Amino acid sequence: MMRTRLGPAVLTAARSVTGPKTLQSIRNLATVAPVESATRNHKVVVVGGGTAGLTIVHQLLRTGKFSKDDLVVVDPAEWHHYQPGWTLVGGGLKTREELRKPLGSLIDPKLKFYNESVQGFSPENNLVTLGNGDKVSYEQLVVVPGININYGGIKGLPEALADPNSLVSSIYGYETCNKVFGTIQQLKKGTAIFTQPAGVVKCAGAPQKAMWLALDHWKKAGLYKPTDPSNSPIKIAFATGLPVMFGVPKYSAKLEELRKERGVEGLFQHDLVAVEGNKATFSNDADGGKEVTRDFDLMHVVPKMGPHAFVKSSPLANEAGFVDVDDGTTRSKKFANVWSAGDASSLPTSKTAAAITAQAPVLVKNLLRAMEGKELEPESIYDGYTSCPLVTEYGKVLLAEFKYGGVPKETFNSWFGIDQVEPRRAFYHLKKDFFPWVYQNYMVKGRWAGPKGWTR
Ligand code: UQ1
Repeated sequence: MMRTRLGPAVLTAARSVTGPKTLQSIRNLATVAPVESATRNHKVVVVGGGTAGLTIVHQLLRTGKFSKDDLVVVDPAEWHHYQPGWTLVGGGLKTREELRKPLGSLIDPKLKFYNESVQGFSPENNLVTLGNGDKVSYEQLVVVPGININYGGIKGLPEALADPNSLVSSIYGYETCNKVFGTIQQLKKGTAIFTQPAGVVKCAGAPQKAMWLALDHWKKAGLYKPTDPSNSPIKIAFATGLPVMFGVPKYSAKLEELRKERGVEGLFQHDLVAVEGNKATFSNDADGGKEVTRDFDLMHVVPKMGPHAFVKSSPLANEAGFVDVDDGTTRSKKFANVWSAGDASSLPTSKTAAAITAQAPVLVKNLLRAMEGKELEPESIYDGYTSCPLVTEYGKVLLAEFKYGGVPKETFNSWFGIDQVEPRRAFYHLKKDFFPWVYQNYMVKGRWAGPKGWTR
C-alpha cells in the first residue's frame, strides 16, 4: 500500500542508505536481522509527541488524506504531561498523576509510533536517524520536540531540588512540582523568593503564578499581610531576569500594580546563578552582572531552558538553536519540506499550549499545500497568537492573550467587550476546569483550535 504512495524523493533517499532493495525486503531486514539498522519510509514524520506533535499529527490524520502508517510520531517518552496544569499542582489544586497519560494511549492506531529518541537530521536526504540507529525517511518533516530543562544551569540547583529537607522546589518538572505545595505549607516565617531566569522559558507567566498562589495561601493562613509586609511573619520577593513583570506592556502594568499593592519586593534583572544552603546568588544584570547574595527560607526556582542538543546541532537550527522557520508560515527557512511549531521553533512568541492552538492549523494547511505541490495560500499565516492564563490568587485569573509585538488579542474582549486585564473568576474556571478538559478530549485529537473553537 505504502509503496504506491511514496514519492520519488523518498525512494531515492531510501536507496541511498540501504542499497537498491525493495521496500518489502527493507522491512524484512528490520524484523529478521534487528542488529542492522533499517530504513523506514513514511509520508510525514512528526518528531515530538507533546502538545504540538499530537495536535498537528491528528489534524493531518483527520483530513482523510492519509493511509495507515503514512504518518509517524517519534518520541522516546513514556508519558505525555499536561504541563499547564503543573502550576495548579504547585497550588495544591491538582495532582500530577491526573495530568499525565501514557503517550502511546494518545496516539491514534492509524499512526506509526516510534517510541525512540532522535540522533540527528539529514534534511538533504530527507532522513531522520533514530536513537537505535534506524533511519526514517519522509516527504515532509515536522520538528516539534519542545525544549530542554537545564537544571544544572544554576549551580547547586539539582542538589537543592533533590534534597527532601530543603524548601527549594519548582513547578517546571514532573518530579519537582510535587514538592512545591508542601514547602508552601511548611513555611511559617522567613523570606520566600520566587525566581524567573533571564532567557527563554516555557510560559513566561508561570513563575509568578506560583508566587501569587503561595502569597494567597499565606495570606489566608494569617502569615502574610499584603498591606503590612514588614510586620508579617513571611516576606516575599520576586527575582526575575527581566526588567519588568511581564513581556506585554498592558498586562505588565497591571501585574506591577498587584506586586506593589501586595507588598512583594521586586528584584528586576536579577538572574539566579547559584543556590547553596539558604543562600541564593544572583547576577544583577542592571549592574554589569555584579553578584548579589540573598538569604532565603523558601525558594521557588525556574530553571534555565534551551533547545535540545539534537536540534541545536542540526542543519535545521538558527544561531540560538531553534528550528529556523518563517514567522508566518511555520516553514523552515532552509528546507521547503520541513516545518516547526511550539517551543522548539524560532517563532518569536511566548511558548504555551495556547500558542499551539493557533500554530497547528496554519502549519497543517501549509504542509498539505506543499505536499500537493501548490503555492501556500497567502492568508494562511500565523499572527503570533499566544495566551497566558495568569492565576493571580485562588479563584482569579488574568487572561492575557496577545500576538506578535505584544499586541493584545483578547477573545472575550472581541466577543463581549470584557477587558481581560481584570482578574476574573470565570477565567479561573477556564484555566482549572475547561482547558484541561478540552485539551484531553479535543485538542490532542486534532479537534480544537483554541479561540477559533472546535473543528470537525
Ligand atoms: C486554549 O485553547 C488552551 O488549550 C486548551 C489553553 O490551555 C493550555 C489556554 O490556556 C488557552 C488560553 C486556550 C485558548 C482558548 C480560549 C477559548 C481563549
